[in-house]
Amino acid sequence: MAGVAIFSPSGFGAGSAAATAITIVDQNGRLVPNTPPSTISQIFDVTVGPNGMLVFSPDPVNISVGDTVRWTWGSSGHSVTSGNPCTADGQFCSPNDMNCSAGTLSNIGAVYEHTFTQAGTYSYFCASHCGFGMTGTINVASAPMAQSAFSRKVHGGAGTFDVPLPLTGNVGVECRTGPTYQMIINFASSVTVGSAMVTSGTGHVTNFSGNGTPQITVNLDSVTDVQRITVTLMNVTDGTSDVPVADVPVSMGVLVGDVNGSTGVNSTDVALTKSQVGQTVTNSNFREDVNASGTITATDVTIVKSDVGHALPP
Ligand SMILES: [Cu+2]
Repeated sequence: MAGVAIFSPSGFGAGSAAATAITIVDQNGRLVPNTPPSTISQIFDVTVGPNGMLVFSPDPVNISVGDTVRWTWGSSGHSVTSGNPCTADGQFCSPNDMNCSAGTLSNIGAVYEHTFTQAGTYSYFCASHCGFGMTGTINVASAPMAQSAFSRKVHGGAGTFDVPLPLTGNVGVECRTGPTYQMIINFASSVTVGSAMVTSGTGHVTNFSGNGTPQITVNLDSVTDVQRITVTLMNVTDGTSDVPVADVPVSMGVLVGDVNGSTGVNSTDVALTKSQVGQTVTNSNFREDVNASGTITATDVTIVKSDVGHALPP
């Protein structure tokens, strides 16, 4: 429960929910990437003027998008007013978010809550005691989201080629032979991943690497053909915050021989592969090198022929 700051001397419950990630599945049973708020919302308690001191405690408070801060008055004659000290900006204020510039003061035992729906840094102050340094800060972090994902294979001496794995919509189809595959998942900034596992489909995560960088590499083995497989990165954080955040699923269709990515293997795939035999493997024809040998040969044609009739399950 890193990042949970609880301070409730007046007998209010801690009220923090378990940091369990929600799994969302679409109508096809495919995991839907989480969007913030990605974890169950939590309540963070702050005391206003504890024991008459002109402070907000604790301060600062680090939360995630969707979390709520609950201020409880420990002494009388204070306000919670958003804005860079000491000017109200009208984003939120006690007691009811109305007429914030008035700086309405509340008394001991009062409670005011605000839920933060946008990432950012929020300053607030007490309208009566701002000049005495009675100010606070709420840091609201958003969950890191994957920007892109790929299935990567080395094609012998021809180089490394990536099949895009879209994070929404139709799955990317990996047409090259297994049973080992490598997923590359890119983020906008450096991340730390707690673990990686196959959460649906048949396969096994051998290992993963890249913590502390924007790119996570997951090595898979025992991945079977003709299936949808989902790998989920668990407890992904942005590395600068200790707030627990989303699980990031990445799905892939595995259909060896489906060189045109139509989700079925048929005579078109055979013909496409035949047409590339002897050609140099490039970004435009690497899918026809279905055994990732670095050359497109009769062997690739034989593999595709043997898979005719296979279709990606729904
Ligand atoms: Cu005050």
